[in-house]
Amino acid sequence: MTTAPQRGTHQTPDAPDSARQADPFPVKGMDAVVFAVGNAKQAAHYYSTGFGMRLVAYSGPENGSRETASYVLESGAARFVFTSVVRPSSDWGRFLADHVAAHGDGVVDLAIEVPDARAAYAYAVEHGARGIEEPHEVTDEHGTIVRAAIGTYGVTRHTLVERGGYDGPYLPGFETAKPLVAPPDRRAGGVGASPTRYFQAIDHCVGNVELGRMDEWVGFYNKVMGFTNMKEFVGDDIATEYSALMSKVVADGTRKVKFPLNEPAVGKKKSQIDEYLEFYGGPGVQHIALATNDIVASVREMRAAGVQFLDVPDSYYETLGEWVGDTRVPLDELRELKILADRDEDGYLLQIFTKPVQDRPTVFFEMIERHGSMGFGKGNFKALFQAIEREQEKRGNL
Ligand code: TYF
Ligand code: FE
Repeated sequence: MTTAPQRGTHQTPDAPDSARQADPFPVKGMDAVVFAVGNAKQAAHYYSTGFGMRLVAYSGPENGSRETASYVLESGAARFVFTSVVRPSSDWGRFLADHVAAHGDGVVDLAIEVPDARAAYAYAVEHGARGIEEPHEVTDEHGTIVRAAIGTYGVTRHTLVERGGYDGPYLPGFETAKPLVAPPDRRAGGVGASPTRYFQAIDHCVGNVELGRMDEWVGFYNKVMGFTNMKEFVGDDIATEYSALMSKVVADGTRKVKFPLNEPAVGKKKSQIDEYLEFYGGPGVQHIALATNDIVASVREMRAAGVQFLDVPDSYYETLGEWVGDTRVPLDELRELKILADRDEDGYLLQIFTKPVQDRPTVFFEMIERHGSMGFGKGNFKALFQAIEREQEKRGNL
């Protein structure tokens, strides 16, 4: 597959027809990241004001959902759902309540949109997936969707969503909701700056698994979804030197769905992955990367709204220009905003990481602006992991 650099967009060209036909597990992209949280009403506010996302749909006691309240927020094609329990009365409500008690706020579902949920589920289960929800139709006045679910690492699941001609705001049972705040006032300029969007899509979703189990989970995605390994990984050599983690990336044939997987590595210091596993109470989603076409404007507005990002020492920027070369953002502006840059043979990328977004040192976010590079910022791993370690140390977990 050729991946021609496309300036200022997250998109990768579709695979050729021949590759698409051969794809054993075709996907359309990420459908949603579903979070179970203690207070979805307040989470909706944080992601509206802090992340510039737009509340588009709601389900709760006011429209027939007695047990849970769910808020659906979007930015471009990126969709987050925040669910909390109002009063548990079914297995699902008890699962969510127990999930929040055990793990704190976290991700319960990396939902994937597929063209055929029955076929996807059948393929996955035939190839060793644990079925959680058999394929079934759900209908309301907006049409019908087909959904099924399989288990992945920890108690995380992949719901497989076939939306076909469904034209409701999210799923049956959800009603359209009004945005909580006015669209962010984006300054003009930047690459494809949009007046209303910080992000265009979910770029990748990263899982942390237990020591020694990364290859098992890579194999799971290879077998169950026909995902293939991308070339970027953190091996033994880098792991022992400074990162204290090993990492491999699997992706679907079109590279729209990308799942890096981390495991702790035995190093000089306590691994950031161990810290996560300890505080999350097991494997789970570590970070969600959001594709943006204007990282500078997004980060400026997010910082102004109080979102906290990892600190990067000035020394990082002293040598950056030498190996990364020119990017569309001047070095001074990267330094001011603590944005990282990396370059490979296909192009470059700009990226930044938030601090954990809840009191537990667990889930965080990445913003990524790609200019050709399909990597994950390998050139930044050292600076990044040192920055994470400084935070770990402040928490007394190093
Ligand atoms: O997704 C990635 O691979 C990059 C790098 O704890 C990364 O964002 C990997 C592990 C980690 C933080 C970032
Ligand atoms: Fe990442």
